[in-house]
Amino acid sequence: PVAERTLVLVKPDGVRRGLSGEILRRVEAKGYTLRAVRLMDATPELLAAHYAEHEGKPFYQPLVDFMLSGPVLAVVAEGNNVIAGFRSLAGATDPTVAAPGTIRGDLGRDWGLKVVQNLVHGSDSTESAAREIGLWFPELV
Ligand code: DAT
Ligand code: MG
Repeated sequence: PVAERTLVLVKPDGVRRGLSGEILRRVEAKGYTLRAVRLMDATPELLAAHYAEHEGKPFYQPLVDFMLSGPVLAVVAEGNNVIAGFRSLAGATDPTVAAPGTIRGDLGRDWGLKVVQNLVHGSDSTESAAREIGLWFPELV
């Protein structure tokens, strides 16, 4: 099997709540390898590119503002089928319905806000992963 890579982000709510280690622990416990990890502040330009598919949606600006509200832990994780596998670890987008055992299901909360604060991002396809790793870790490409 070819080792696949995905972009994982611990979003500002996860960093603020001190869950970065717990989230990385789950990624490593599953058997994925951390290839790059960086705590950083996102920028409007980076987020516009990262979330281009959501531009124009009602939650777009709240999402960008949320992602600018504190540092983000950007991670490249590698492993067999890691793109789908990490999304499985993350659970459903809405933490109120995410299954127990998942990051969002176990740790995510509904804050009743205009944007869902769900702790993590994971790339959704090989194309997205390549694009997003290029955006967050240009030196790796
Ligand atoms: P995912 O992060 O599960 O891939 P997505 O790509 O559809 O979900 O959306 C990106 C983020 O935007 C998501 O993590 C939380 C927020 N979001 C998505 N749909 C939303 C909605 N209907 N209302 C509020 N926030 C939403
Ligand atoms: Mg997505």
